[in-house]
Amino acid sequence: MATVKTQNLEMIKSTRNAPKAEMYVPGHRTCAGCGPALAYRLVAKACGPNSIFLGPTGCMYVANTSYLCGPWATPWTHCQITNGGAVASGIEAAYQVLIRKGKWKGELPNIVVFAGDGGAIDIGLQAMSAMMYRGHDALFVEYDNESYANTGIQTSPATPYGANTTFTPPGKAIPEGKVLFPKDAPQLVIGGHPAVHYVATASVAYPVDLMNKVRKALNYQGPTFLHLHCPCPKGWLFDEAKTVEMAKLAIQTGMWVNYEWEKGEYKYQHTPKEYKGVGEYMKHQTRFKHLKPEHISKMQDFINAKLKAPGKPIAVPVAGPRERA
Ligand SMILES: Cc1ncc(C[n+]2csc(CCOP(=O)(O)OP(=O)(O)O)c2C)c(N)n1
Ligand code: SF4
Ligand SMILES: [Mg+2]
Repeated sequence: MATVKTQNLEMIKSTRNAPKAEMYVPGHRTCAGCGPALAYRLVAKACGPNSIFLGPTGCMYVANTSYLCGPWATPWTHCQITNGGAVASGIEAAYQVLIRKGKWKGELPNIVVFAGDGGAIDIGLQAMSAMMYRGHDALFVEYDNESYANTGIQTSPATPYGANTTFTPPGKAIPEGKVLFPKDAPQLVIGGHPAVHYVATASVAYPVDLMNKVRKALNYQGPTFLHLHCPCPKGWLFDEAKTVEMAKLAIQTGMWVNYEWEKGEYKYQHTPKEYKGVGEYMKHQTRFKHLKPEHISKMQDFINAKLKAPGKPIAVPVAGPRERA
């Protein structure tokens, strides 16, 4: 019989009321203005000390850990980029046994995977999905910097259409760079995992909302998933002082939508009265600099279609590889 989690973490009313204790502390070596590092700080703050973090390979493992050091004030373990969900499942199962046998007197800790887009919905997909399928009591966070950043800004299934990455360089044959539109991470989880009752998206532009979604997820018994928008100045090529501005622009242009999916119900946050054109967001990032007006229009059409039903499946306007050949 699995332990019932009894915690009811309070919602945070404002940044001023956020917990003072830092669980992700200074001393790491991420780039200046790193969106994922900011997200880590907020997630760890919301989780508090009774937490175990798991770091699949990626920037938030490699740039955070140097010889015998790491910036976590809680237990943390590295895992393979492929197996964040599997390691979380094992840790949760082990605690359940220890608690059942009376060998662990405390509560079940918060078990939190902090995976990149590659470690969540590409190389790490099968383990994440299996954790969700089996119903483990753990939170899986996908920090989305829209590329395989740590190995040199390569395209991932989260990379937007039109982005210049080291694997999608624009040229004569493929002028727009990346031709595919991204996978829909929350849909992957919502659509196929009946044990999951809470999935949310959040952005580093709205820290209180982000921290409260973490707490809401932790208060649930069972698997939960958060998809966090985390601008990466090095990969997207924008001024590192503008990380939060970039995250806000994504919301103002519809390139990112903050929402919660709770037991089948969608709730939206931070929806602007009127959306700006996607070009207002893209023009600040050198990864989109090569795009022509027809490419920006294609992106706009995609976003317009998404905004009709944010967080729900849409038809994607792109030809398959055989049609392109
Ligand atoms: C099985 C396997 N394939 C490839 C790699 C090389 N690798 C290390 S980090 C990384 C990028 C991870 O991307 P993501 O999960 O999005 O995290 P980010 O680096 O963007 O923070 C890759 C491909 C690896 N460590 N293991
Ligand atoms: S490459 Fe991007 S995600 Fe990686 S440490 Fe630098 S800013 Fe952060
Ligand atoms: Mg990534």
